Amino acid sequence: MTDKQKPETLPPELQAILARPFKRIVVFSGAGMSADSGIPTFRSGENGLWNAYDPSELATPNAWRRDKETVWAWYEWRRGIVMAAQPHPGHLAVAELQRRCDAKIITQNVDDLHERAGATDVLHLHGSLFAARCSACSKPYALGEPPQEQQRQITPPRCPRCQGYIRPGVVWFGENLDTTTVKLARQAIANCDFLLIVGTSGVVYPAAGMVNGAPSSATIIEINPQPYETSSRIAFQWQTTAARGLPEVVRNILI
Ligand code: BV8
Ligand code: ZN
Repeated sequence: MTDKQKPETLPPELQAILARPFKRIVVFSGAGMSADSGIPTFRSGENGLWNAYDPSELATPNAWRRDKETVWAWYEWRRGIVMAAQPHPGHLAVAELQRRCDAKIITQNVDDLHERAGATDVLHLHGSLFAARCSACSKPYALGEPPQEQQRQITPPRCPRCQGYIRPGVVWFGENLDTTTVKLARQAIANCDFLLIVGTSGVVYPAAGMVNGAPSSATIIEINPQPYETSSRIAFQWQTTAARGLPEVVRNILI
């Protein structure tokens, strides 16, 4: 376990909050949840070959229309990074929380690290790198191995059914989120008594606005090394990382 992943000691004030008997727990994660697994976040940190590109430029239908090869290469590069990464102790702790307390997991992330840590029924508000589909007939497409080395341009594969281009299974800026996923996420948050927000800058809507749908009686905690104001109703903001903070939070909930 690296230093980055050594559990942090829980602040006493947070310890007291976590002693409450929560029954309906929701975890809401953003890109910071995967940062400790080496996945670059959207708005901070290094991302190699792609420094020259702005993710919110590439993650759009216009970029796809204009330059499919660059967009497809970017997603295949990201898929390769995720496949080479490992879930960290924070992912494992969240999966344990779901197993033990039936916690609902909502994520803005398009990686599969929650699932590879053992979580199930994860609500992916922004889709998944592993759910490619035909851009014309929406037929799901099973992706093979990602490219071995980073490439600037890769021609997307074609749909075996209609020859349309295969597109990433993510929600681009300017695209609507899946209505069923949004409905289930909103229901879980509206019904929760404990909402744990991990690693999000709270700038992307409608996802960011969903956390305000928690009932006024719910306890809201945030784990983020930066003091973001994601919701005015946060009971405690723990400025630490997902890998270091989550194991302690979950251990105290499960006591
Ligand atoms: C929509 C998938 C209706 C793709 C993503 C103009 C035109 C059209 C729409 C808009 C517009 N203006 C505004 C909008 C709405 C737009 C939006 O919100 N834009 C923002 C940028 C202002 N939203 C949309 O377009 C959405 N659709 O509105 O549909 C519509 C339809 C048509 C026309 C109008 C409206 C769709 C949004 C979905 C975009 N897709 N991802 C892909 O991945 O390539 S969003 C992308 O951002 C990722 O999913 C990411 O998860 C998400 C949110 O970012 P964060 O998760 O918060 O990540 P970020 O990097 O920002 O922050 C990381 C955080 O982690 C930081 O706080 C950091 O401190 C913390 N951290 C760092 N290290 C750690 C850590 N925390 C813990 N531990 C650590 N170690
Ligand atoms: Zn097709």
